[in-house]
Amino acid sequence: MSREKGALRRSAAAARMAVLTAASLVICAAAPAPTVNVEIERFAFSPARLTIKAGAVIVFTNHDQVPHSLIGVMGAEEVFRSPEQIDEDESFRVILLRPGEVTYRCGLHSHMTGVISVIP
Ligand SMILES: [Cu+2]
Repeated sequence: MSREKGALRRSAAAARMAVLTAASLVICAAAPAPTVNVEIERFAFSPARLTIKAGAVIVFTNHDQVPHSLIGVMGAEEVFRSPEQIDEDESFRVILLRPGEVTYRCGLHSHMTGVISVIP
């Protein structure tokens, strides 16, 4: 291959890369991260099981008059932890970026559990 052809090929690749970058920026601007709500009510999470896309914002809101908390794990790894007390009408939000199954529980009431499947 001549030196000139090689340079042309490289610049075409660079141009394609620039187009891809511009396209993903547009997608980000047009589609903000979706929000999924989980209500904490009567010592239970609702819905207790949900499937979300990676990057979605999950908002947990406590409607009970007693505090709750949240500890999420993926396998043996802790992936999120709320403050020790989420009081009545307070919320805690989390964004999960890695696909996989996250199980979570209340740190104050271990029988309160939920599952979030994170898909790519
Ligand atoms: Cu609790």
